[in-house]
Amino acid sequence: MKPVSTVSSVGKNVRLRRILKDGKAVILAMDHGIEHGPKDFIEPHLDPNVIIDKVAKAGVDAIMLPRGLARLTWESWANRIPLIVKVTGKTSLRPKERQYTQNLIATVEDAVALGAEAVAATVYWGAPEEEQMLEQFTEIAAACEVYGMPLLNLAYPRGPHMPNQNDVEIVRYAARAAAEVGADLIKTYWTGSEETFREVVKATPVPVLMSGGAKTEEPRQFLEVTKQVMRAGGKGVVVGRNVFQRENATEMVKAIMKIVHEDASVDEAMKLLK
Ligand code: FBP
Repeated sequence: MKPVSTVSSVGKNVRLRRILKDGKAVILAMDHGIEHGPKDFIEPHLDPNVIIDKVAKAGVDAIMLPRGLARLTWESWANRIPLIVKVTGKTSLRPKERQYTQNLIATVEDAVALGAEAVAATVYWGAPEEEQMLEQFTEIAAACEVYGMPLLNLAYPRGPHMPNQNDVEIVRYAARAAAEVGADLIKTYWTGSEETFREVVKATPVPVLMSGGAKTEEPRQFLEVTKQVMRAGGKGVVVGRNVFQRENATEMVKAIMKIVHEDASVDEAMKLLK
């Protein structure tokens, strides 16, 4: 029997194809102004329009922004980069013990109103406040079904009792759980090796992208991790600091794209940074 497409599933697929044109993607994450504060941005990139323009020139596949930033920068990304609206967030100003949760900071309707191609929401899997984030995620997923809006889960295992959030067993559990609650795409932690990341990819039927992490000392180190992610079956990276904390952000995105989309070697990609 031919599978029946619902109107909503068509909408999700149409939007997903605008982001993952060849099934893979390099996405710029820029929600750090709320999550970490302005200290995360080097001087020329404190103006979000500057960095958006730089990554647009590199042809980045999508950009993930909170609602307010998307509104303020729309002339920089519109018709140039597909938008993903991050609908949950928190600040690092909170007391440490209250940092294991994410609050709703936008709705799926806001994302529709902004012309977005997807929404993103974090769950700190295993956190004491997982219950609240799960209910929140379920409501977001339900709204995404109504609007045909793809949903990216920032699947971050985290909690005061969790000594190693990059442990493969914990990361693959989070990646699997994300799929089980309705994520269409997953952004999760690097587990330290190609072999272990392959276990993460295998554990979930949903495309897995690696979450960038803190800026590596040398660009090459980040490119090497990206190469291993792709070899492990990952579908790309969602990267923030490793791009916007470097002056040559355009070239850095081009180098990452070369590995993700053209299966280039790290040496080949490095030539774009020379
Ligand atoms: P990076 O590539 O800079 O790590 O960005 C990915 C990201 O998930 C952001 O979307 C988010 O603001 C930040 O990392 C979360 O950082 P933390 O691990 O400190 O919560």
